[in-house]
Amino acid sequence: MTGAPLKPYLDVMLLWIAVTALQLDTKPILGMRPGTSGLRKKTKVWRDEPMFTLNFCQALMDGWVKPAGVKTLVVGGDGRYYSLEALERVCQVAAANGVERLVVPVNGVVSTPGASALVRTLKADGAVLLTASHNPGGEDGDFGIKFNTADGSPAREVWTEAVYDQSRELSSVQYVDVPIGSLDEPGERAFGPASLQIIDDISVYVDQLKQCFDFEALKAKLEGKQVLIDAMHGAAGPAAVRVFDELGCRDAVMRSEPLPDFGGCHPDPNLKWAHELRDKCGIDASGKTIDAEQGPWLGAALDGDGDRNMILGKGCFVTPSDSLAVLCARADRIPWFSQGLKAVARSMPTSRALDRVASKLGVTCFETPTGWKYFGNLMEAHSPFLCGEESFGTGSNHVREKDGLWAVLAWLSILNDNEQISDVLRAHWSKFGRDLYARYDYEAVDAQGADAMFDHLRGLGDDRISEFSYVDPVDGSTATKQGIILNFDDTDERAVFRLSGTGSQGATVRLYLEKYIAEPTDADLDATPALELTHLAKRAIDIASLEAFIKRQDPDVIT
Ligand code: VG1
Ligand code: CO
Repeated sequence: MTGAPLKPYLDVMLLWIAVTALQLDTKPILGMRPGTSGLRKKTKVWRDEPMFTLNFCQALMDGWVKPAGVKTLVVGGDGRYYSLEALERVCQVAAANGVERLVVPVNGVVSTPGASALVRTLKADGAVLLTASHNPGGEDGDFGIKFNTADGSPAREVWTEAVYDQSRELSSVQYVDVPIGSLDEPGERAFGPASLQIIDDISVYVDQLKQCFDFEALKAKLEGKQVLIDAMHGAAGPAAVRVFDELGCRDAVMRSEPLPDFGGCHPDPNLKWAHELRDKCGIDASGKTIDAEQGPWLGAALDGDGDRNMILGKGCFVTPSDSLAVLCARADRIPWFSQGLKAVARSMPTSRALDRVASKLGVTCFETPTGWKYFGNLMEAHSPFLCGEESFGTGSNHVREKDGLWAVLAWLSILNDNEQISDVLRAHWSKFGRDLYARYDYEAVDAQGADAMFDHLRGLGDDRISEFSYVDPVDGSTATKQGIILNFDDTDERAVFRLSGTGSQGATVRLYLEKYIAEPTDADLDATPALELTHLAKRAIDIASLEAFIKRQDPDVIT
């Protein structure tokens, strides 16, 4: 027998090795409970702790992919450091655990709303997203993995808890030993026993936005006007460039290229971290106007995974709570809402400015716990739907994630040609009253001290204090301990304490401050909320004995 006839057998053998699932023994790793939006840890934990990433991938399979019957899975992320390695792991484990079709955006980069649009448009069974959102990236920063279900919504708690439970029982990981290869061109190829489709995700997402807005009208409106978008080197940059090129605003996007370390910036679109844009808009770090004539007609910053937005005008900062209320008041100018809004919602710590508009319009307003996953069921039941969070999140039922670029286009849609953003706000407050609003964040504090502070508040027996819990009106699921509210009816003020669920170190305490002024004077219209609310902050801090429990005098960030 010659050697030649053996070749076909060898090929089959090689193929067999490549497609056969391999198994690695492992042990459970503690600390894999997903928080407000996925599991976030220091990048070095994911990268260097042996089996950390593989274990979490397998827990995703055992807790969600297999029981939910996921066959088509979108896998992508915000492009931060370690994303491609993690993407390869997710695909390798998914292909060995029954996923038949992997859909990956070109270069593996997709914004969070873009991924939600992909899941919905392709009718995929879900997505695994490699992102820690607005947390800093890079080798010394954070990395994270979250997952979305077949409706494109962030996984609800039943699923995240199931994944967590599995992470505590793992004994092995199944994977295929196939390299992910190049992702820079759309196309389809085999990936072990699964197929791998690389897709032009931006087209899918931009088409989705075109269903929400009138691009022709926006283009006409924008002629001769300046718009400046700070994409913070995050995932939404390329889509933002495509949209604003179409709208005739070339060079509207700064820091548009997604970078693994976000160009060294902290991709959190607030007044502290988007300071370059803030300076260009004539505002200081507290939100105070420095120059009312300075800046573009509309300025906006987006976060690392493109779901957050900060809206600015000339010398003017729009708090996210006000942004939501204004969009609600002028919803009829947004084509997506042309049938009228069925309902609106805000997370509990978001200011009640939205409620005042909703009640005037006769639209139902829901109050949910913090985190976009709580909006999913409401959107399904009441569309068209508008919702948002104080943490720079705004969106609608066009996808199931908050959407930074959507919010920018929504603002451009509601503005009159000859109107400045500051005028819109003043008119809104004159009509509905003004909710002064600010948030203090105390980051990476001692977790035990923080827990003790919450216990102290619960134990005070003060009837101004209550704790927020929620029953989902659609599926009856419950969420408890979602923030402690201090209601000061004597002064129309409210403070809320809440523990963050997105940090990667110790605990982060958030203090949300709000004061309602029903009939604002000129001075009230000019007021800078962060500066007006220091007395309220002090009142809440004293009641909580915050300084004694968490050993901090000043917050790390005020937004
Ligand atoms: C924060 C915000 C919350 C938001 C979440 C995810 O959560 O407060 O409103 O939904 O981040 O946003 P926490 O638990 O840290 O307060 V993003 O842009 O990270 O997906
Ligand atoms: Co985000």
